[in-house]
Amino acid sequence: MASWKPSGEALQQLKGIVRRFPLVPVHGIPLMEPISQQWARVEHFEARPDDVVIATYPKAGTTWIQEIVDLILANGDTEKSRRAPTQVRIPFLEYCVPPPLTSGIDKLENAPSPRVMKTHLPFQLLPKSFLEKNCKIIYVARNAKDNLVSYYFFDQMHLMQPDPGPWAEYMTKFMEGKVPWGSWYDHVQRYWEERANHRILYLFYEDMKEDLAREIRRVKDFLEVDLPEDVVQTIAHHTSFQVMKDNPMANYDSVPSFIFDRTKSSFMRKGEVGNWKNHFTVAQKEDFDADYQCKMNGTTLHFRDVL
Ligand code: PPS
Repeated sequence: MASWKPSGEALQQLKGIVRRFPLVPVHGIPLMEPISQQWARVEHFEARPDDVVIATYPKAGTTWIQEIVDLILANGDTEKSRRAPTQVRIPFLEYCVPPPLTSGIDKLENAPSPRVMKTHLPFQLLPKSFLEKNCKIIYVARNAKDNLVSYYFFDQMHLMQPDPGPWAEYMTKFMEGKVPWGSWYDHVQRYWEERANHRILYLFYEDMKEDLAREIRRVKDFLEVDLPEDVVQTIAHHTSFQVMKDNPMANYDSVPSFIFDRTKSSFMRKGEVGNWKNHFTVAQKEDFDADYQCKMNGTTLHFRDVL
């Protein structure tokens, strides 16, 4: 693979365009402005039948499942998975930022098959081609409270996402779906329902925390990759929180500090189930839960927010 490192000149150019982008509705879903400006390319993206799509609401465990899938497809070869950072190995479909960064689509159009890609798009915005070609989709969902807390810290550190503002206000924005990629509630429910109609493997962050090897076996079966148990165990070790946190190819260390302000948070922040308890007041929990009951009423989808 050619070097993935941007040149000094490209970094300088990039520095010049970094800013917190506003949200622009695309078919009713708030997306960052550069994505909205290149939306037609995303909408008309040409899938290939052997594409694998990793779909998540932001901060649900995307990077974790990316590392797992990359290792499964490399038969557990951990050296191979260190060939480049996550975002180079598995492009982010809809991510369009002004040059010099290459958009996800540019990277994917030139990628050999089989391609693996990441998306945060809600089901209704997925390019139709994926469904027509019956592509495999791996979805990871995370309980709302931990997802919200993780997103709050990320929006503080990521200097191209909208400013999250104070915690209490951010919580309201999350509940109203006024954050990038829209409503968590709609996102998780729609993919859950669409399992009946499409090849979707629906995973939970909490299950991965509970028994990672078990969930890795589910992913490799879904991908139809035959791996002996010792390789499953190797992958589980390599994708544990601490090992990934220390792996510069899996912890986003490659993103320059003028984009990720690590004085605010680290990307591999806590990696826990139930971390929300350190951030919600009792009153906030009650309000959040009451609103949650309304929004999730009638679904068969259930989460655990403590283990
Ligand atoms: S992004 O920006 O949407 O791609 O972020 P995403 O990767 O979905 O979510 C980041 C959160 O996932 C945690 N994470 C992990 N948890 C447990 N084990 C492993 N291996 C792991 N890798 C990433 C990461 O720490 C973020 O969660 P928080 O709660 O903020 O720590």
